[in-house]
Amino acid sequence: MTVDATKPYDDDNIFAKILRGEIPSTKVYEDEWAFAFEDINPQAKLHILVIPKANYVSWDDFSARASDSEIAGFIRAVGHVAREHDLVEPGYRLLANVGHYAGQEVPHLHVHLFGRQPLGPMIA
Ligand code: DGP
Repeated sequence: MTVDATKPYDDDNIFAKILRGEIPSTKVYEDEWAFAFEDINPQAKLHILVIPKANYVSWDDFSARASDSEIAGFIRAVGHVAREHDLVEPGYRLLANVGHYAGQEVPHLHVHLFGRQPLGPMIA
């Protein structure tokens, strides 16, 4: 089922449980602002999800409510993960689905990071 991105945050969503350590994940990075882990159903040779530590339903929620420090910290963390994995050259893709039309399935903001292969015009 896809996410209504206008709904309040649900503390029981799967990424909240991953952040609390209640269900396992393959962590690739963590700092004050962000947590990054491998996607359970990879759509590319490298498929990482980067999520903020604080509770935001979607990119829309995050961009509206997060502090400048949270936004800067999160965006820097995404860039750090890409550099740490040597992705800058030949390149990588970032994607954040918001709501029904985009097919967002988990109601905690996540940025998909795809790499290690040519990605074509889009990954749907
Ligand atoms: P989206 O459609 O943008 O909401 O993408 C959700 C992604 O989350 C999808 O690529 C699969 C991934 N995912 C769902 N459940 C889990 C889980 O329990 N663990 C991990 N590592 N990834 C998950």
